[in-house]
Amino acid sequence: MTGTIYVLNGPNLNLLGKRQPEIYGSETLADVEAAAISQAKTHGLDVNFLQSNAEYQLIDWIHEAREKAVAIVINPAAYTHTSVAILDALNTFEGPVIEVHISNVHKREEFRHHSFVSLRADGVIAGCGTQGYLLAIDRIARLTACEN
Ligand code: DHK
Repeated sequence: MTGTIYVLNGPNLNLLGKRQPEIYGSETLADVEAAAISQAKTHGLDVNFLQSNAEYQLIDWIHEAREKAVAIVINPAAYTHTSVAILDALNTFEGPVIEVHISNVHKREEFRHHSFVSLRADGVIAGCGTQGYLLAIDRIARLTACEN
């Protein structure tokens, strides 16, 4: 199996490790990127790891993934709860989509309980910390190998 997974990160995740570490942990996004690359490598997959605070940029990367990626892992951060535009973009992508949240959004404020992205996601991982990204990559490896 070869191919590239686009791992997309939404607003404020550039501050991972510094921002509310009691909720999001002390690892930086660069740490998560390195771990994701090495996890994907164990499955013979590549990772394109990206972060933006801008909704349009995330949408443009999803469009790019249509041509360049076998799967998408996305932590849309706050856009999870607000963005019909990101949902619409993900609906144009044909491969597997796994939604990741570092925190357990269901244990938090009620406005975090609803996700537009979950209407498209093939799987949702929440509350597993940054390990959630690695679990998502394992799941994609399974799905792209056409197993259940
Ligand atoms: C990250 C955020 O920035 C929040 O807006 C989401 C998500 C939760 C996370 O847990 O990774 O509500």
